[in-house]
Formats: sequence, C-alpha cells, structure tokens
Amino acid sequence: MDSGAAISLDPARDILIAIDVQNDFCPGGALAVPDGDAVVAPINALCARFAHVVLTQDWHPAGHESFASSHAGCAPFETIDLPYGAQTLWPDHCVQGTPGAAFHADLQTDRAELILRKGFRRQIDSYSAFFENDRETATGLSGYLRTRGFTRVFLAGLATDFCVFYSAMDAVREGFAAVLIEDACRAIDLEGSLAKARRDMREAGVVFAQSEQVRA
Ligand code: VGL
Ligand code: ZN
Repeated sequence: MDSGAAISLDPARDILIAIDVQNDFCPGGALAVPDGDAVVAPINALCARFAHVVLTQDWHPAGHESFASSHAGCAPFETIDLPYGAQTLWPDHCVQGTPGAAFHADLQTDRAELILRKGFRRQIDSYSAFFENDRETATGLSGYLRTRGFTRVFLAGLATDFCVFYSAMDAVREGFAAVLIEDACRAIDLEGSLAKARRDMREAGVVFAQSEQVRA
C-alpha cells in the first residue's frame, strides 16, 4: 500500500481517529507543531469518506505533571524521571476548558461519534489514545472500538512523533490494523523523534498511506 494503491474502506470495520487537532498544537498555540494547522483540510476531507470518526483531545488540568512549570528549575523539552518512567516536559498546553484546548475552529467535528479526552490525570501524561504514559492505565478506547466491531484504525492529526505515534503503536498492540495517513499528520520532531517514530511504526506493521489513497 506504500506504492499508492487505493485503500477501500469497509464502513463496518474501519474508523478514522483524528488525534489532538487543537489550537495549542497549531501555529500561535502554546505547543505549536510546525505547520500543524495543515492537517485540518485533509482530515476534513477524510471525515467525509469515513462512516465513523473519533476525535481525541489532549485535556490537562492546570499544574499537570507534564508541564515544565510544575517542576522547579526545569525547562520545556527537558526529560525527567517520573514514577512511571521518562517524561518529556512541555510548555503548559491544552488546559481543560481553555481556548488552547479547543479544536481548531475549521476542524469538522459534527460527524465525530466519540470525543475522547486524555491526559486528565494530574500525575500521568497520556500521549496514546489507548493507554496513558504509565503504559497500563487504559483510556477505554480499545473496548469501545472492539465492542463496536472495528478492526482497522486510520490515524491522523498531531503530533506524528508523539500522540499519533503512541496511538498507532498501541492500536497494533491491541490487535487492530493501523494506517497512518501521512499528509494528515505533522510532527514536533525533538532530537530525531520523527525518524525513530517512523522506524518503530514501520517495524510494528503500521501501514503508511496518503489521504488520496483512501476511498469510501
Ligand atoms: C502531544 C506533547 C504533549 C501530542 C500532547 O498531541 O502529540 N504532545 N501533549
Ligand atoms: Zn499534552
């Protein structure tokens, strides 16, 4: 499928998961992903082709442990050890109820059947839509998808090398086929994180595709 062959959607089994298309990850936001708002148009176009759509929203309480501001002497983008392991520290972002946590104004949200919020526990970050960063606290998404009979997830959104990456890896770990829609994602790319994410996803069996290949 990397060759550009069409991917036909099965409305009963395929679902689009658009990750964290929120103001804080777009230009002008607190944790702006370069060109982050460029994902909106392809995601909206994809939305129209999928029978089922889930959106996720990074949704942190003020004072969240992933914020550099919660750790004296620490700066954003440093890594520290938390009880569950290494954690990159971020600028304060996606604080519950703030404009930065809202979806990009142009994102088509009407057809979303589920809006999954994550990262709401103060002590644990959650990059993945499936498991928090302790790698064992479940968000419930696996159960939701399985109960509804979905077997393949198509992933888009922000950021390719963090929340999209962890979601794709966990999707595979949970037994779903996973397709990363490359032109509908943008990366943060901290110290080679994008290259590593791409390598790990490829090895795990995540399929890389362009949105134009996806056919209703
Ligand atoms: C994300 C860093 C912190 C993401 C969320 O959506 O990729 N990255 N919180
Ligand atoms: Zn976050």
